[in-house]
Amino acid sequence: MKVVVLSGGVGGARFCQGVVDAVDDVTVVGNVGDDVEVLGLHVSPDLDSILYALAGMNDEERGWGRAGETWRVLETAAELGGETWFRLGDLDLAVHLVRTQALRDGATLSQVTARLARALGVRPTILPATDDRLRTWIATPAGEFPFQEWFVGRGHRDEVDAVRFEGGASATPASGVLEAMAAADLLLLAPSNPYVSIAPILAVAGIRDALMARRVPCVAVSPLIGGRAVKGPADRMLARLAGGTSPAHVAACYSGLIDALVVDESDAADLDGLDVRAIVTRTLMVDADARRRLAEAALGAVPA
Ligand code: FO1
Repeated sequence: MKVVVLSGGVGGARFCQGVVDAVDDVTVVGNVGDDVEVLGLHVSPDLDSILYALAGMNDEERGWGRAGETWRVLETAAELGGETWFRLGDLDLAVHLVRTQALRDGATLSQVTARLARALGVRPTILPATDDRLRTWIATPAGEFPFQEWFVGRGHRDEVDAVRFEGGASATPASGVLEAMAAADLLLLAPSNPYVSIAPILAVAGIRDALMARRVPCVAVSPLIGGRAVKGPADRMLARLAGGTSPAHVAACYSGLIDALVVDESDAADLDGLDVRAIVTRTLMVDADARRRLAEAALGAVPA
């Protein structure tokens, strides 16, 4: 079976591990709206979360970055008065250095990502949603901020009034994205924040159009458990921007784009207004078995 997963954030990356454990042919399309320039380096946090998770190198506890990380460069940069609000570990820095140099030499983000995946021994295809510049901006009562300034710099403390994707209107899908979607037997939206992880991918019109025109099932996995986010601001954003945190509110973020929503058992009593099929299972990805079981529940949407 060929599967394409649209993924952002740490939950998305963990889900991708489960999908890759369950099926052979997986293409992951990653969010790039979170990308940020730090200390002169191009950082692609969501692509890196996917790379590290699929390489088995991710820090399970922290969620982002690499296991066994050290911080000597960051500490030294701090002593020199360099910017340290966005923490780049010593091992992680190597990826940003290699990526930044390749981009400056004229490579596309998808070419660099493929090169990094090969070097890290990652077999599934990982594609950025677009090779064009696309950046997420968050409008709050305190002003509008680039995504990472709001998320990391301000600890996502501000309520969100709106989300905007700079460059979204003109961005085209990265090479290989539409081909993978056209060849897929199943399209999956990972249990990622709908507003800041999946929406930037869908802001690329070619990707949204391909989802609208799909001839195979598309299944989203809700990032909420009992109406609450496992981590991060998804529940607060849904409450404020969609008017609630039920499965119907999550599905409304993907109106016309999905055929089923995977929801946690703790939300099974709250399916009022849900206009797509519910697949009820345990969605907390505590370990590799749980990740694989969740992926298999979503894969069950394809008739055998
Ligand atoms: N998240 C934080 O909360 N604080 C950080 O300092 C931080 C640094 C960082 C460096 C590289 C990287 O790949 C991810 C990093 N993240 C950090 C996570 C990142 O901000 C978020 O997980 C995603 O952008 C949300 O999807």
